[in-house]
Amino acid sequence: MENIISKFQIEGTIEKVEPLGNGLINDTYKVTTKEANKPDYVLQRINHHIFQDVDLLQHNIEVVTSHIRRKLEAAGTDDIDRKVLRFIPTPEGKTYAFDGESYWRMMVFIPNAQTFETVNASYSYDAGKAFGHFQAMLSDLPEELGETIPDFHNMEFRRKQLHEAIAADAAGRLKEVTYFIDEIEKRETYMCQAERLHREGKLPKRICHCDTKVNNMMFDENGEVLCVIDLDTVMPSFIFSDYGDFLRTAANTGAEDDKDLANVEFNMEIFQAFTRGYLESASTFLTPLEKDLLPYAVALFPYMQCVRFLTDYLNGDTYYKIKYPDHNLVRTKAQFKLLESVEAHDAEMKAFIKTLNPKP
Ligand code: GN1
Ligand code: MG
Repeated sequence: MENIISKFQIEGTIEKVEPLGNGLINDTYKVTTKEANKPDYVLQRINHHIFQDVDLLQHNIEVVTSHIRRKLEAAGTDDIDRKVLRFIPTPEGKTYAFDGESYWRMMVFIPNAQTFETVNASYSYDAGKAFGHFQAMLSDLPEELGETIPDFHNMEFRRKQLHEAIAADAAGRLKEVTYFIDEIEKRETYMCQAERLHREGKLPKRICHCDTKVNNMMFDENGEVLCVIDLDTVMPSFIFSDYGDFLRTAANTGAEDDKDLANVEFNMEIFQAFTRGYLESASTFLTPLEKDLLPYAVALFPYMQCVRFLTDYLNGDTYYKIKYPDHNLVRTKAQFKLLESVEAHDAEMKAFIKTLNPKP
């Protein structure tokens, strides 16, 4: 790894390199430097089977981080290197390097920060404000961003992938999962409404983060939000992506891959806090239709994730990292249980959103 690190213009000398975090896609390492007055770094191997256009990927990230950095500077914000990611260039001025096999990138490690796998209501309120703010900051981005994974949160496309996986039955697992396939089918028309509304010109796409899992937000030592990380999927999407995917992870009382389905329920307290925070910062740009469809977004993400995990299970586990043979099936079941719990709270969610009178 020293060889790849030497391709980036870092300060200081390397003391150690160790694995960091638990993402399902890229491999991440912390690079500690010996000198106390030099930063430590994060080194990442980009999964270029999934992110096939690394140049576009890094270009998007550079556009987004420099836009946010300029806004923070203009606002006189302190401690900016902890509030937006800083990527390390190579001597050629690129923010990634190729070692003949893999693509790598490096960024400054944010000191004294923490991520959480679960959050309470107070953190959820802050996270809601932060993700709404993130979308608002990017609403005047001077250039268009490409899709780093084409059709990433396109439900019609995910449905098509599932149907292809069913037809191929590559791993011979179809017969075990017919119950879930039927349940998914029943909901198809409702779940694909965003694409339909977009075609009808009623629903816009905006720049979104598209992977707003709880553990992609950094908090400082006092529990204040620092920044949003994991920017690979920042691209045009429906705002539902950020709103819905956060609640999929944060408002689940169990784990994403919980084997004990009794643990998995939708937590209304987290929903309320996050929604309140999100609407405080996003109501400046949301349309009435986007706002009306927030409860739909809450259901869409467990549904889409259920479809994606099931598709991968049928394909023989070619996309997500797995820890044991039926891991993707366990994930499918847990996401489906979460979906059912969300559905049971639909009326309650709608009633709550009506009570909010967000500040302009
Ligand atoms: C992946 O890399 P990670 O773990 O943050 C996935 C998300 C899924 C998530 C499920 C590029 O995110 O879309 O929601 O796993 N990212 C990609 O945990 O597919
Ligand atoms: Mg992550």
